[in-house]
Amino acid sequence: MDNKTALITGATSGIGKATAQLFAENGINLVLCGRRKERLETLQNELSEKVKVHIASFDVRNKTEVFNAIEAIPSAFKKIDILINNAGNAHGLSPIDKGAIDDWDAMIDGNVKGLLYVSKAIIPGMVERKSGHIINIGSTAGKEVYPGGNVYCASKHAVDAINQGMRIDLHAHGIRVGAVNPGLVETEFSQVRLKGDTEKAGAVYEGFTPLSPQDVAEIIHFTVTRPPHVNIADLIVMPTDQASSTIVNKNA
Ligand code: NDP
Ligand code: 8X3
Repeated sequence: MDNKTALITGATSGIGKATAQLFAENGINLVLCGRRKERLETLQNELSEKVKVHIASFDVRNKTEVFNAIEAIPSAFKKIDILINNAGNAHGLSPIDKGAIDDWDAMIDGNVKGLLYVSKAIIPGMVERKSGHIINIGSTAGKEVYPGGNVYCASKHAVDAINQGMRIDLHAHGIRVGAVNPGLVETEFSQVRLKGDTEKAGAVYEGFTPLSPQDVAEIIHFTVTRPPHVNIADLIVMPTDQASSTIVNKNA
């Protein structure tokens, strides 16, 4: 039987990178995406010992780049069995009255419109083959709203709605759609959100044990390896020390 092929967006860091590494260990061929080409090349070198790896460097906010890059995927990788819609970030943590419009654009354009562009480019092949599995990486921020979360939470609530809508529209085509919604995961996420303030970013994960990107990757891998009749539709995972976006048992 042919190995499956997965396309992972946001594979240069954090959850996406850990998922790529775990998929490779388990024989899943990879199309790895992200803007930082050097990181993609390094990961390709690392994982090519285990599986076939194609890399595609594009900004998910740019629909021309998205469609060109996906169109240019070599034929050996063209049959995408698994799509991991993971690329995304928070930008800023300001109250709504002080929020920067550029940050709002980055979050809505990347987390919402970017996910839609990539999906639009991949879904027709899945519909044609009457099979496929899409995992949308949402967040606890898509289930609740917290101070300063405003537009990031809105973008992840949109992912929650898109996940439901995709499942409604695609299940009749034999395509599985589900979301994995993590709480606090220690990645480059807070570095990006806090614009490189390493001290503040590090403090987000101090005093408790956050999820690691590998923890989330294991859940994603479990989800995509269920038998064909099983679809994990919506899954929330938090650190044991976290009860909600605002309740974290720090320095217990
Ligand atoms: P990282 O910052 O470590 O990784 C983000 C990834 O997304 C990078 O590979 C980055 O690649 C890619 N990315 C971001 N913007 C774009 C863009 N415009 N075009 C293409 N790629 C982009 O963070 P995480 O691993 O934590 O984040 C991954 C996903 O998990 C995000 O959707 C995030 O919202 C979600 N999440 C994170 C949580 C956390 O606590 N860390 C909790 C819940 C959900 P590059 O910069 O090279 O383009
Ligand atoms: C990332 C988790 O709590 O920073 O989506 O929004 S949180």
